[in-house]
Amino acid sequence: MGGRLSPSVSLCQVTLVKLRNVAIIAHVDHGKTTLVDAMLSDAGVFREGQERVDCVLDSNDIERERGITVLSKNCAVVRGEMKVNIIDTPGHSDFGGEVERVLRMADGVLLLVDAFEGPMPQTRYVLEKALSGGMQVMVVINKCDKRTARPDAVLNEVFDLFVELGAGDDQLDFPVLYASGRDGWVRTEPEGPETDTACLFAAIEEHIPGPGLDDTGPLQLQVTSIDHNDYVGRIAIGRVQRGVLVDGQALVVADPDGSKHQGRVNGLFSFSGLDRVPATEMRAGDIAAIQGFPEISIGKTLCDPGAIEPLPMISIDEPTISMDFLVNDSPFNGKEGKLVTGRQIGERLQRELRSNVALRIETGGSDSAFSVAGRGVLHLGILIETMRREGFELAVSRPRVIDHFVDGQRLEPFEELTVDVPSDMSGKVIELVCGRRGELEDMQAESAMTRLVFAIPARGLIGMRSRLLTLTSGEATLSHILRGYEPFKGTVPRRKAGAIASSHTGAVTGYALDGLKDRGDFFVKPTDAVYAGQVIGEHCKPVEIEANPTREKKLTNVRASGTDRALRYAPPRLFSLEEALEWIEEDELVEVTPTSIRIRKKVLDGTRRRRSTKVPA
Ligand SMILES: Nc1nc2c(ncn2[C@@H]2O[C@H](COP(=O)(O)OP(=O)(O)OP(=O)(O)O)[C@@H](O)[C@H]2O)c(=O)[nH]1
Ligand SMILES: [Mg+2]
Repeated sequence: MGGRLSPSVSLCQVTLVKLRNVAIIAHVDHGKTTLVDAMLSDAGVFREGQERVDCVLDSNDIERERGITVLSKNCAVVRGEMKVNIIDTPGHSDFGGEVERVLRMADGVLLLVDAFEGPMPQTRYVLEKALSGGMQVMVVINKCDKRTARPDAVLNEVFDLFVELGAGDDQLDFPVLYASGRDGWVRTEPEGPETDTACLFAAIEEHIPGPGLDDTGPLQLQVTSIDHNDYVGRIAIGRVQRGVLVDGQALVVADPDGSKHQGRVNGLFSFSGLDRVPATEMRAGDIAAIQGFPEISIGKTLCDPGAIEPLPMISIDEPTISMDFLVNDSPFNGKEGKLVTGRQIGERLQRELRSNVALRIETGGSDSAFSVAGRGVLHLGILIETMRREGFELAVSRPRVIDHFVDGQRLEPFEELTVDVPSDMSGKVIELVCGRRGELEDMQAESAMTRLVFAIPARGLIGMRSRLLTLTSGEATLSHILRGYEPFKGTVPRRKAGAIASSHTGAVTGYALDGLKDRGDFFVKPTDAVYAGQVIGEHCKPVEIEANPTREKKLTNVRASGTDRALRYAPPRLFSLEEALEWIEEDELVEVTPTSIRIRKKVLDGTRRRRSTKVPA
């Protein structure tokens, strides 16, 4: 959450007549956060001379580096007598749970759709959640500046999607705007004069209903987000559902299961621009940030002690994959990280559970191994990345898909995979995806690009992104979304190449890499420290081998002229965390420290490893 505390004028001091709570939802990269920039800018949130960053709400380091939104964020603007609370949501399907939850703060949504791409899998997912919640939807066909934009056709596709998802008559009568969030304009017709976002705010005022909640009854507020601040600890965020919330008020934190404890508001804030401003009281309908409840978690309800009426817990789709998080027992254990013990990892994971609601953790009684389940490799990858930045060191297993058993039958998660590729590459892509148990369901050519839609077991998708990008020289874009569970489809081919494991511990030498260069691709460079059992490369054949990357040239007194040639070896192949997780096999681990990502064999000793994989006679 990107809010800052600011002493500027409280919104409560302005006489506000109207309140609108709007969530911005869309498929990944369709321009939500950029459009929010434009809205904030037109509302005068950025001060004169202030340095501007793009996607200002993508405020944490990981979001900035990856250019994606991971956590939903609140901000607010005032237009005349109207306050608009804006909730920016993540578009990636791994964070779908986040969207579902924060929709509880909104009375309506802006559904953004890319004017070229049209509705994509996550568009359907988020729209379905908004429609089933009975929310008013406004459609914004975005990125209309694109040369390839086809706004009319995209609008038809959006309409069809509404019908298919069973939208009611009121919802089908949705207003449409055309925009380029990047260039900061919005208009009411596909062609015509471009204006700033004023017409967007006018449409929000007209079409999105006010919260219309009762501010006379006893207080009720469900926590839908948690923020953290080093000075004050946890900050609960949610919409006042009933009554008036007052700073200093004594409240009861309650759960539908009957658990409850008492507390007191010790700092109340409303959203104003990118900041949070102190408020003395907030009425039903407005979105509040509340301090004073250090143990609070998402889904709990803050209640007036005289009327303890917790709201139903927020149900979230189940996790689809799991990984083991293990204490790092490699020879380099503790060299790079400062938080390494099972207790430290366990406590950190428990803390994460309070705000990361789609996460599940099982310890199975062990204090050095945790089974962590989430909504995808990216969901868990971001958690691991956050932990390593905090100083943690751990080992992580290959992601496993979580199967279901119904009446003794094994069902596995199935995903819908959408791939856009230059048309001349579609044959290669179909071959790859079908080779991993995918089935082609639809194929649409649009100018030089073709959209392919497959149904594929979630297992088949692990490692798909890097394979597809290599196959298409980076030209393919892909997205996927969970569709449901189907009977187990049989094995999916795994990595073809064997690993090259180091036989020695020491520093890598250029001399050794030069000698090994024909054996495969290497992940290490000279001077890197390696240990025996670490995977240092990918073998060019489908069997594992051991090699010594630390070998030094024997020094002799005789200088053999003509044999001293320059050493030749390729630069190392570097993995991102998710690439490493998708590359490894069941008998391998990714070792993650604040400074390194290494791949290793689970069993480090080569002799033991060979013995354990030998098939009994
Ligand atoms: N041509 C064009 N590009 C845009 C526009 N809006 C955003 N982009 C680009 O699209 C990419 C994604 O923009 P974001 O605003 O981060 O998209 P998002 O929907 O917030 O993405 P997630 O939060 O990760 O789902 C960036 O590279 C933007 O520069 C637009 O109106 N026109
Ligand atoms: Mg975003």
